[in-house]
Amino acid sequence: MATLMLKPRFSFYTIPFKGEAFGRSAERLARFGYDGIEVPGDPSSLPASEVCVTLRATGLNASAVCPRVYGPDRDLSAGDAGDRAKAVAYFRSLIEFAVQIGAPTVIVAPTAVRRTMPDVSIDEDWRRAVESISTVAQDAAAAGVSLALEPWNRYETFMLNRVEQADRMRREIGSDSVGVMADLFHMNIEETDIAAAISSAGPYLLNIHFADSNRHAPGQGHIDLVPVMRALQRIGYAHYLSAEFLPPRFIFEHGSPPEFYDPYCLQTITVLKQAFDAAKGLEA
Ligand code: LER
Ligand code: MN
Repeated sequence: MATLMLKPRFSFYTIPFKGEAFGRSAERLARFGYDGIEVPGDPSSLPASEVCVTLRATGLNASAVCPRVYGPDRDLSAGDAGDRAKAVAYFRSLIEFAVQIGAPTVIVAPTAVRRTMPDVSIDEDWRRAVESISTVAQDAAAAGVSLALEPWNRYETFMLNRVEQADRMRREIGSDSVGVMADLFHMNIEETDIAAAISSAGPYLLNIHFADSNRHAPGQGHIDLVPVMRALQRIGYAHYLSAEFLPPRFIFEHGSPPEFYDPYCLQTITVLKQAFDAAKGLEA
């Protein structure tokens, strides 16, 4: 018998609000009825104290911490031992940050972004990722924070492209503090069946990034969200429904970004609620 997720909670990763103060992004999300905010993992420019002031002022919860830039020194499987050590230290610092802001989850991807080839070999880089994340997972377990492994599409990483691969890495790490997450933009490129991939993650799915096929707001591309919501309801998903859209860079550099921030946030929560309700009406 399927478990129904009765009251979905909505969140939003602030990455598309480029150049905007965190407090202003949070105020927008609160105004449009979001419950949470996904916080960039960048404590040196956005300290926990500032996040906490904003959370109190807006009534939002921190739904997760998402690393902001995955450069070479945040690469948990790097061939260079020094870079790997820096990456482990960075993710450990994010666990402390998550505790300070009350976020239940830290998102983890095991390579730098756009590293589309192994440093040593697929097996050896994988082994290093498992080793590094296992170390971070010990801190996570002690702190009561979860790690969610995020697959990206093939143009951003060679290692985890599909949920099934993230789940295999989770099992090899073998820590109760490690789960997986799903990002619809990447899944639209890499998965055969998005809803089936979500179902396969079952209780280990800890976070989800909604965007449409073109990484604009849900409703602007061709992903059918109803089967996705149905799959989430069937696995009894009880974590945040978060959104992460990322329009092309030129929109930020030659357009007027604030003009689309409000409409995109409103459209996202409206479309997600409609799809969620439509899925509830389907047969189990
Ligand atoms: C981060 O959540 C993500 O989805 C990646 O595409 C970042 O490069
Ligand atoms: Mn994502």
